[in-house]
Amino acid sequence: MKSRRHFVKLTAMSAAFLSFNKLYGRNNFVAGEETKPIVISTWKHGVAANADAWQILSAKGHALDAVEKGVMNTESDLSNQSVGLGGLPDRDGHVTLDACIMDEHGNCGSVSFLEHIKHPISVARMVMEKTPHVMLSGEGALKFAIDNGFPKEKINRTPESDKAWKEWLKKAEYKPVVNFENHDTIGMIAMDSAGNLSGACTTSGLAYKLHGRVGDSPIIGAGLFVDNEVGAATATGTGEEVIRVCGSHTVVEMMRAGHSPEEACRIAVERVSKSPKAVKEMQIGFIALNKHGEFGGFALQKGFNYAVYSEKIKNELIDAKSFY
Ligand code: SD4
Repeated sequence: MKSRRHFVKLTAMSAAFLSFNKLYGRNNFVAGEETKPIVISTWKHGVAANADAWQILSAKGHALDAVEKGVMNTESDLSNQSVGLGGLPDRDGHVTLDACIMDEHGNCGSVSFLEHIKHPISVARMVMEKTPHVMLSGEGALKFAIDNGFPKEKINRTPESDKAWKEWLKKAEYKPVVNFENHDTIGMIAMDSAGNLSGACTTSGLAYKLHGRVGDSPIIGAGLFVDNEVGAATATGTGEEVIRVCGSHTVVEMMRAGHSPEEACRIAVERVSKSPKAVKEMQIGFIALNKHGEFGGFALQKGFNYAVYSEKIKNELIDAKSFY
């Protein structure tokens, strides 16, 4: 009798758990469950990046080192046309890079409109650690990098991005492309074994942008935000719209107000959808992680995914829900 009651109770609990998962998605853990260390990052290229970050996190390393190492993986991949020197150029043929990084103390550093540097994220970290400033841009950022020992890379466009740019020049038509090649900017956030959060975000920005254009990715509060008491968030997609709603900061504030990471991302996406400039073809995606190790993501359009690596979730790619 006892075992039958036990069975009925277990079945009811499983059913409740399953319907909870159906409602809120498998990526929402039961509140209060601690999951650390953990790292999450945007798009398919996040899988390889997470694996590098995990080497540091699993050895009880610092989340800041993990996110830097993680996104360096993507920056190094010249076949990636949306991050690093392999990225598609602006309209004038320049590959200009944006990146930022933030730690658990609220320290942050950023570079924008930077050319010829393989690892903008490491320059951003150096801005954070060695200067009284948060952001360096363009020629000044390049000089700072070179003065601090970063090699000036000779390549500007890779043969592939050169070919794509020359093809684009034939019509020189500018419109945002949703989920270009199904990968984009890498934004990564992590919590280490000590429970501290850090984040990093790096991109070559929108393809064929105006020369000098800077998106959300190097802007603290837009492309990335970390508050060690609450959680962290990062963004991908049409940066102008992310900037207009201070996207990542909004997501963190929504988590502070008690929303789950996925719900917080959904609220920020909804705000974007109300922008007078938002067009149906745009893609915006947010991912977020809170202090309990709960995570989530949400996007404007279908097709956005993010990678999650923890002890339990061994680097899985998860499809985010979307507004449209
Ligand atoms: C930007 N948010 O420069 C970046 C690029 C991106 O989808 O993520 N594009 O606006």
